[in-house]
Amino acid sequence: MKQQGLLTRRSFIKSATATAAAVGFGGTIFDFIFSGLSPIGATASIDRKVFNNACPRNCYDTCSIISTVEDGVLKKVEGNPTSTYTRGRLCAKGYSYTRSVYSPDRIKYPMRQMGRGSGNWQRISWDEAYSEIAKTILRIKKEYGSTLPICLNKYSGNFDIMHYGIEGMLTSIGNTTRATGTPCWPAGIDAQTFDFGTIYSNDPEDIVNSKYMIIWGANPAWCSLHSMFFIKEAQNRGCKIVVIDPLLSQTASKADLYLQIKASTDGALALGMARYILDNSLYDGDWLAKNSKGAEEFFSYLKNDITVEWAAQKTGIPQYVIERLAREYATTKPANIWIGYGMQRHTNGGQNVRAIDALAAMTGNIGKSGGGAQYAHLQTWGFDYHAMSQKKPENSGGNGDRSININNFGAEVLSAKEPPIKMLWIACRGPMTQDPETSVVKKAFEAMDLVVTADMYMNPTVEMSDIVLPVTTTFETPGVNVSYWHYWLSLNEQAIKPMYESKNDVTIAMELSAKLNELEKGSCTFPTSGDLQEWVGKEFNDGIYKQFGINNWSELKKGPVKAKSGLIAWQDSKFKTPSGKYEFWSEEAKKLGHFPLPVYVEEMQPTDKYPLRCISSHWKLNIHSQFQNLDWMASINNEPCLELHPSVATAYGIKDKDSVKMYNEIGYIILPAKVTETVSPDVVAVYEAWYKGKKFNVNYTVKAIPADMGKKATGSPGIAFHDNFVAIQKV
Ligand SMILES: Nc1nc2c(c(=O)[nH]1)N[C@H]1C(S)=C(S)[C@@H](COP(=O)(O)OP(=O)(O)OC[C@H]3O[C@@H](n4cnc5c(=O)[nH]c(N)nc54)[C@H](O)[C@@H]3O)O[C@H]1N2
Ligand SMILES: Nc1nc2c(c(=O)[nH]1)N[C@H]1C(S)=C(S)[C@@H](COP(=O)(O)OP(=O)(O)OC[C@H]3O[C@@H](n4cnc5c(=O)[nH]c(N)nc54)[C@H](O)[C@@H]3O)O[C@H]1N2
Ligand SMILES: [Mo]
Repeated sequence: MKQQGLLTRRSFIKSATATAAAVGFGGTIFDFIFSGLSPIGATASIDRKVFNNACPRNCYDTCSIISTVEDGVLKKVEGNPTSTYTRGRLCAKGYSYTRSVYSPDRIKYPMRQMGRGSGNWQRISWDEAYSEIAKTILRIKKEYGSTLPICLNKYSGNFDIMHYGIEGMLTSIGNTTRATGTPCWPAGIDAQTFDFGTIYSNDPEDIVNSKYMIIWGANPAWCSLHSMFFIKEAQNRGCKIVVIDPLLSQTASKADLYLQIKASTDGALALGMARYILDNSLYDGDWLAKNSKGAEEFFSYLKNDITVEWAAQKTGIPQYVIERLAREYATTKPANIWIGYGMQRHTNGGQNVRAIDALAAMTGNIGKSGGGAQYAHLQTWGFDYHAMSQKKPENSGGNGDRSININNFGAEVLSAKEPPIKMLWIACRGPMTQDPETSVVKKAFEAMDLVVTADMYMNPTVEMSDIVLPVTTTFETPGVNVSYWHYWLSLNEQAIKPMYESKNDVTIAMELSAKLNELEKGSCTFPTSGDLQEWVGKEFNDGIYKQFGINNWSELKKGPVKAKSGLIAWQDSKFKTPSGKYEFWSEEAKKLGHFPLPVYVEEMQPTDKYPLRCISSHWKLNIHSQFQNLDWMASINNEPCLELHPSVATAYGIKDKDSVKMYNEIGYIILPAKVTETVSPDVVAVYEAWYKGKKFNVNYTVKAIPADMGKKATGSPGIAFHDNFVAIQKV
């Protein structure tokens, strides 16, 4: 219906424009509609065009955007109403695109820095940049017998499918070193892989059918804004919303029940609930008998090792509350749990996710509309990855690519041997602000022969590079986007010309390939020319067409489309585990050194020296190092702060806005205090972000402590960002 609505609106605009022209109206129908003037009164002649775009950031919401361009200038962005997920709205970050594209801080042309970190930048031509880079690549290859000393760190700045061409470019020069894994969600992915066989979650629009919903270590009010509509709608229909988080987040403020849990003890809560459900026979025996493996072993573990009293003592949540929560959850059907990425950024995070999955399974909430153990899905990502899939040149040298852990990037770059790492290619990535142990990351950058960063803005990572290559924004280039949360597919049309001398990363790959081949024929297999529009088309296949009910990708020019099937996860109960069942007992987990059952693994404890846990989760006005740097955002908020509980503030003699030093063995930061009851007394909160012109970066204090899981599905373990213990003092 909505889709037809938009089609109608578009054809109305087209015919009305023709009519307006016929009556001598110089503008388009938008002037006519929006100005309220009669056609006769209008004079301006503006070339106004409307495009389909998509927000390509690493965000649950991956919004479908309609952009309005006047005389080649991006004037307006709005959420595309065709998408019943985006629902015509964007977040504050999305609405700021009309500024970020034209920000005076954009990098305008390629530049070379005379001395890393010196700020002494010199404008160079693209040809000079390509020559210098290509010569270094060829020299390294000659010196080391392979391109392994060249390391790519690319991750989440832009998740458009075409941007996997960056990986393709590195493949096309030979075997290289790759920062492998992800900081987002690996522990939880492995956990769900052991339990279900893979990650797969219901369409978030289905949340409205839930009667009971636990949002467990996720903060959608900031991190998945559009999901809040469905949560609120469920609540309006009588669904009880429970939020479990050590911080009283904005999401928690909307809940019917908020539980301030001790961080990293979520497994204890889930297992305590499970024990209560077992004792009171509130589990779904039929579902378990038909669909699961190892329920008996799990139940005997619960009986022998778990009590609700123990769970209460571990989590700090009173026993009667746990019992009530367990009873309500098990008896109100369908019940949904949203398992957030925040709660698995711990040394026992994967194990805790398994315990929560077990709750959903034992109550028969899997495979149901309104139910589920919602984490994420990759159901709509079956593209061809044409841009990514490149051949290696002949005689590449070495035995395939070498992986280093993206979650311990600095240390692993420095310790790589035979051959060492000598050159970094950084794209869609800000290791200097986003990775743990910033001072180690800095040393790694300092140890390089050449650091090339492709980016849009001057930021701390670019500042540590030798060459910066200006890239286009999403409005300046075509592409295609899907989400790891909702089920929509959006085309991204080029709406405006590339600003200044900026280029798409794939164009950069083609032109660098041309230069490499000019200097040494056959040294790079990446195509040396090509039309980006055509490249977009090459990402599609029949599987995608069938899934989305389209015949050709060009149909997406009419607007985004939603997957036609598979919207309720595991509806057929055909799990992807070795047994084909839901596995409480996972031999695969055991094989990889984990407990086969979702047992409790002790959480990390503070020390006398570093008694407070610093949670550094995600911030509403940025996505990591993006957006908060804009002047528009700075005008709303230009100061990071350290949130601490009034009792902690009193104990340390700290008042609101006092300067506080937060430190541990690896570093320190100094921030103004924000005294607030929203944080628990054993925790301080500092949101991770990059503020332009501020010397702040929480990752100076964050150690690269691995999470328990992640290696199976993503190649590297996750990272326990929130097991960061610190001391504070007033300065
Ligand atoms: N505005 C905005 N949106 C974003 C992002 C962003 O940076 N800004 N980032 C995007 C990306 S890359 C990701 S990975 C996702 C992240 O999405 P989320 O998982 O929603 O976000 P986080 O901020 O990592 O963590 C969510 C909550 O987990 C809580 N938490 C931490 N430790 C524990 C624990 O031990 N137990 C429990 N129960 N809760 C805990 C934190 O206090 C926080 O409130 O969001 C995406 N969306
Ligand atoms: N302390 C702490 N640190 C964290 C986290 C935490 O919870 N706590 N969360 C972690 C998580 S979950 C994540 S996902 C990471 C995110 O960290 P990153 O993957 O580094 O993501 P961003 O900071 O969003 O983007 C990196 C850069 O990509 C650039 N970029 C955007 N689009 C393009 C493009 O088209 N081409 C190129 N070449 N560049 C582009 C942006 O300008 C930006 O400078 O941070 C992690 N860091
Ligand atoms: Mo992430």
